[in-house]
Amino acid sequence: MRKSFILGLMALAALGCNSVDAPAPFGVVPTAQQVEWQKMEYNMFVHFGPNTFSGAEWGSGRESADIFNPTALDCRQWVAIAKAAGMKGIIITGKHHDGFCLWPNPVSRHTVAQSSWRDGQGDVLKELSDACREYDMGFGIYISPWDRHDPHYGTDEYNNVFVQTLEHALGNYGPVFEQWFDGACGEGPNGKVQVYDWPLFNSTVYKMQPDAIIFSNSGPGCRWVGNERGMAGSTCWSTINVNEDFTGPELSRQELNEGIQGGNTWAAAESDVSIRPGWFWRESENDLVKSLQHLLKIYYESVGHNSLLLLNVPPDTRGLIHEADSTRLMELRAAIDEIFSVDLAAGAAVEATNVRGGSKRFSASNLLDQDYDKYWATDDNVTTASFTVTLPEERTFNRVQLQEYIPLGQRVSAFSIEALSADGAWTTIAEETTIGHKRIVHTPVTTTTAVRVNILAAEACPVLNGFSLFHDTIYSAE
Ligand code: FUL
Repeated sequence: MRKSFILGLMALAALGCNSVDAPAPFGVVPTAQQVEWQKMEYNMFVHFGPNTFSGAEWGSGRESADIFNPTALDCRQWVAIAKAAGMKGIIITGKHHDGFCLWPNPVSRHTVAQSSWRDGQGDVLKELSDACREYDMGFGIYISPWDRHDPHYGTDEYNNVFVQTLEHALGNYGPVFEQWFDGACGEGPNGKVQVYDWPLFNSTVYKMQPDAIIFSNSGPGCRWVGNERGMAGSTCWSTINVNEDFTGPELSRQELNEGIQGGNTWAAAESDVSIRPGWFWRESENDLVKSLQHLLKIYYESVGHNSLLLLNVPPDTRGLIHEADSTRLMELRAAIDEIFSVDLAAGAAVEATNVRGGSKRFSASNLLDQDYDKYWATDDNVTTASFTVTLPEERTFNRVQLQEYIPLGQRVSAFSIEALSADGAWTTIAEETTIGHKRIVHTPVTTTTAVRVNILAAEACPVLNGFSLFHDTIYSAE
């Protein structure tokens, strides 16, 4: 008797929890590594090399190795600043277009080993990767395929040299979360242009670092956002269309910026931008570090537009991040903390017009839950639906943050947001297109007791795992 009662209870519990299946993934979906990468949201780019000392943006490749001579290099200082700034990883220019390698690359004669810096014993990749490990930060490497120094450049042999370069850089410094391939392809020292063997380069990266995200104009891991201003499109799909071997077709700037709805490859946008006018440090630009307002705009248009922000902070000739840059980074961190510290949707009740199978597991209250893997979903045949957030009391906000559960694909292509007016009518305060991993919508300053989000169109049943309200009183350049 007792046994069958318990069995019955178990059967009921199973029915309640598991009778409704989770939505099937829609279209192409990110790998587990791509999801983790997207969650990083904000990383540091570091341009450092001969140009730091010559003032050039693109070195000629004819610079003496001795020009690279930081007087007080301290990679721990960079990493400590990046961490305090709220960043999760650092990507360094191991080799820029001038061909100079910041590590003793055995297949190059143009590296730190040929310089008099630290008697040719220095290794910036080692110092930086050690510091990243110490601070639990991701370590990534930019290696320019374009090489204005290597005598093989412009011949088939160069592709082999480049592969060995990759093997060395990726094989000696522990885990690499991102391999950054610059798209620039110019002439080498002999006036020839190289035909890059991208399939070979990509397979080498995966052989050495199976979990790495590969950045290039067309993936495979993530894509360039199409500008160097740090601005992703307000429509921003994480999918693009590329050939199976990622060799093309060349995407337009608009396609890079906005992605392609229903594209055949997951390659989310990465927005790279420098905190200064140039990519490399220059004394003359110490007072041209971007303003807090400008950086907040960049943050909203990258992180808030379903993109990762890769902010370049170039060390100076000492080998240290200059005070002008670190001060600004801390101001930005303080502003972000202040804006996003109070979620004004906390304590609200949420109700949706449709909940998948009527199951608690997919209820709209998951939108307010901080658990990443809990989400609101609708029935398979439902691609338009609304949820209403009733606040515990009247609250004032001007930012609405929405998140899609991207492990199941990006789905929403149109949505609107309404607020309840004092007279009981609903007023539209925003109309937008995509959401993706994170969408921070700017609205007029709104005081209300209820907010409604209408999913107006979606590729498949909507699956959202986050809704928040914030009041930003710092950013003024609307
Ligand atoms: C470009 C390069 O030419 C710039 O020097 C810089 O490295 C930027 C991030 O990518 O393609």
